[in-house]
Amino acid sequence: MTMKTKIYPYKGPAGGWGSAKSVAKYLGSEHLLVEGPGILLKQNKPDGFACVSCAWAKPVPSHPAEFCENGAKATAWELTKKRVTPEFFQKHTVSKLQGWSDFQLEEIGRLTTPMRYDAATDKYVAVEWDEAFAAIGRELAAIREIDPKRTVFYASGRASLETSYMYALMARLYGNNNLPDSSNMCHESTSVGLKESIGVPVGTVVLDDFDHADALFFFGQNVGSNSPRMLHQLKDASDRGATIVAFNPLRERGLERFTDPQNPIQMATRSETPIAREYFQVRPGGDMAVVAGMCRWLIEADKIDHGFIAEHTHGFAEFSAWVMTQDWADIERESGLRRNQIELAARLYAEAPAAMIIYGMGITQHKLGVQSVQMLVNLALMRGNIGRPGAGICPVRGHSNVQGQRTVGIADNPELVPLDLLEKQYGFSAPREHGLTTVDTCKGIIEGTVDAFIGLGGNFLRAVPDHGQMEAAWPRLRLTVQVATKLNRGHLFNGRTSYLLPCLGRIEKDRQATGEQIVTVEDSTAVIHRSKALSEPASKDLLSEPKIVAEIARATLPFNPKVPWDEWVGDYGKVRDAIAATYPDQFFDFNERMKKPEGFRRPIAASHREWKTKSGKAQFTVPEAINASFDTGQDKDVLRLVTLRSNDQFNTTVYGYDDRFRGIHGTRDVLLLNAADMKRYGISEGQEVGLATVADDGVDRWLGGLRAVTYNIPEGSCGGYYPECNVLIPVYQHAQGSKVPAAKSVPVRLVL
Ligand SMILES: Nc1nc2c(c(=O)[nH]1)N[C@H]1C(S)=C(S)[C@@H](COP(=O)(O)OP(=O)(O)OC[C@H]3O[C@@H](n4cnc5c(=O)[nH]c(N)nc54)[C@H](O)[C@@H]3O)O[C@H]1N2
Ligand SMILES: Nc1nc2c(c(=O)[nH]1)N[C@H]1C(S)=C(S)[C@@H](COP(=O)(O)OP(=O)(O)OC[C@H]3O[C@@H](n4cnc5c(=O)[nH]c(N)nc54)[C@H](O)[C@@H]3O)O[C@H]1N2
Ligand SMILES: [Mo]
Repeated sequence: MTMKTKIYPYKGPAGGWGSAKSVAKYLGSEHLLVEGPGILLKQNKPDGFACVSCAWAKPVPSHPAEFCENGAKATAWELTKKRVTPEFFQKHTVSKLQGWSDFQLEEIGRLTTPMRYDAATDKYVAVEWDEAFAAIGRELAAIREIDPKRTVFYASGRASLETSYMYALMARLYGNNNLPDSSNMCHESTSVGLKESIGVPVGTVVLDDFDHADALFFFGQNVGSNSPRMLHQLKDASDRGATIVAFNPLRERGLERFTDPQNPIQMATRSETPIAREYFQVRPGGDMAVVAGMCRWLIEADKIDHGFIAEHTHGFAEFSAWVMTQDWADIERESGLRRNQIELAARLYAEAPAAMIIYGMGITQHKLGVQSVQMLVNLALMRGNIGRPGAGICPVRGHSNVQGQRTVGIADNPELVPLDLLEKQYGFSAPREHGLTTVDTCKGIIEGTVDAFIGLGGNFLRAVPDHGQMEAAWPRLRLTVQVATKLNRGHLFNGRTSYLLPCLGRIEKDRQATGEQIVTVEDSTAVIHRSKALSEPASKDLLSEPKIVAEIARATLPFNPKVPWDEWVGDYGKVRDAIAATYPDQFFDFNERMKKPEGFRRPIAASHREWKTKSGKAQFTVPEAINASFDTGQDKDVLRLVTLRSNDQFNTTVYGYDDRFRGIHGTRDVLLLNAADMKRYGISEGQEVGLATVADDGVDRWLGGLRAVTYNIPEGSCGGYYPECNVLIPVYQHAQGSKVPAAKSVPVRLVL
């Protein structure tokens, strides 16, 4: 980067003029200043399209402009006028492109033409769609003959419910449940933890609850960057006098204060709404200790809801006995907070008639990520804060349809899928064995037990841990197929046969036999919405995702008269009918109900205190420790590395080098360190440092060239950006029970 590097504290609020300027800048850089603003007004509207950024709920009636700075960036990024043509690939070998940054690769624009990797010239060359499908089908069928379990069907969380249903069915007809999706690196700790504790794998709140909550407790979720539309609900709650409390190792601006860019008065007067009343800088991995302390105070002060606990829960006696044996010295050490801070948090929690618990990756991406989720449930159950207005547990999902993909069958865990019904519907015998998760897939690729990888979107190779080992192993694959909108680093590592297939994005008009198609997605609150595209496709050669899935399936699988791939592609309404037949309780009258402007909510039993757990009650659980991280003893030279998202990225998509809220400009190669640690190691501001992972498997994991920045982060922790730091994460360091890579406390040593 030639851009000048600047690091200085950001004094502004989240939102506000900084956000307005940033939106204009992105529309300009993607040459969308003329049509961009009109398109943005349709974002997240009943007659418009569902934003391709995050999965936060869409209110009806909506705000005049129901988009945020980062949603606008995502839209501009997808609708860019820039194109990547076959001529581009003629000019650049794939090895050469490996030297480009994530930002440069995506910034060159939209993919336009199906491409095959030609190993002899080390270049991508244009192919006809038919030729690509025939070759992919041949390879997949040959591998299926050997062992269908050697193929993996990955999905990033964007593809619609319709595409996802077809994709999952294709994998099962092929003969496996190897259906990891991005959720396996994300909220799988939620899906496992909540299911066990409250009987549903998803959150229990709806948007209305924000109007009734007296307190909102945030654990490890960065609302200002990652779900900025939620700032509207938080601002309203704050204006109403609700108490907001945040736990986060970093002081994230969106949790501190907000100026609503859509509020002319707030903008003109430059006034701000304070968000969190109390902000506790917990140590990474220290949330279970916090909750243990809060629960201890609640029990001792007798602020628990005895009636609810007796009627609705199971396991309280064991849990409270465990809580009472946790001593304050341990709680303070592991949480990094003082007893009086934790007691204050507990008091604020107890004073709220209805409280909501909101969380994100700071909870799920730890060794004890599942148990951390369950500790938050324990906290909610203490005061009956589930299943009544203004209360509930709220995991904030990532990708715009990641929750929905699981709902319609993209799941490595076959227990989540009505296999018996599918068998009847399609006349086949469904695979019953547990499929590969993301981590299993990585291990399988390293060990050579996986032959083929199909990627429905995403940037798998860049999003997963252990880049060094993964990039080395990837070319040993027999077949790799990537369905994508933009070029990314994952496309630059190819199996022996390899295709890059460009598809329509969700904002682009998708015309099939019966006309323009509509698709559906599910948000974080389990509400299903329709999404209507409005922009012309980036290239006439693009196919829709359902079409690509159907063609791969037809080229691979023996003919099955019960699976009408062509009819489905011609009319997505028929896919919705099929979904309704497989999931009648949730999707009955799907085609009718999706017409409602507000969409419809799937039934979530725990939201009305029906507990579909083993005990038939909401379950208190006792964790095995109060530190969620990998225990590295008391060695002071081992730091916990938190991998972070900047305000200028969407996962591996890097929009630019401005992490405005954190005051970091022009670079992503930084290491955030506490002042005391800087001093202890004699590091000067801006000095180049490296990190080495603490692991005992004999693999060297190292990252250099990071500039040290003094930052307000707890002593003994440090922060760096994802995906650059993923090279440091050992693939086997993942959450127990969910296999989510432990990206929020990687044990590292400084290399000076
Ligand atoms: N603009 C934008 N929006 C996005 C995304 C994006 O990359 N960019 N990604 C999307 C996706 S897929 C997802 S999953 C979500 C992710 O959204 P978030 O869940 O917010 O994920 P992160 O930004 O990775 O981390 C969240 C916060 O956890 C804090 N944290 C780290 N460790 C701990 C800990 O041990 N305890 C506590 N209490 N906090 C901790 C970090 O400081 C950070 O503020 O956002 C989605 N939305
Ligand atoms: N260290 C560390 N690692 C992490 C995380 C972390 O916090 N720290 N977070 C994890 C999380 S929460 C997640 S969700 C994963 C994300 O993992 P992925 O979902 O695999 O990655 P993305 O970066 O979202 O994928 C971006 C690519 O998707 C493609 N794409 C965009 N839109 C479309 C579309 O409409 N259709 C198709 N077919 N392709 C499209 C584009 O080619 C783009 O390059 O990363 C995980 N990895
Ligand atoms: Mo995610």
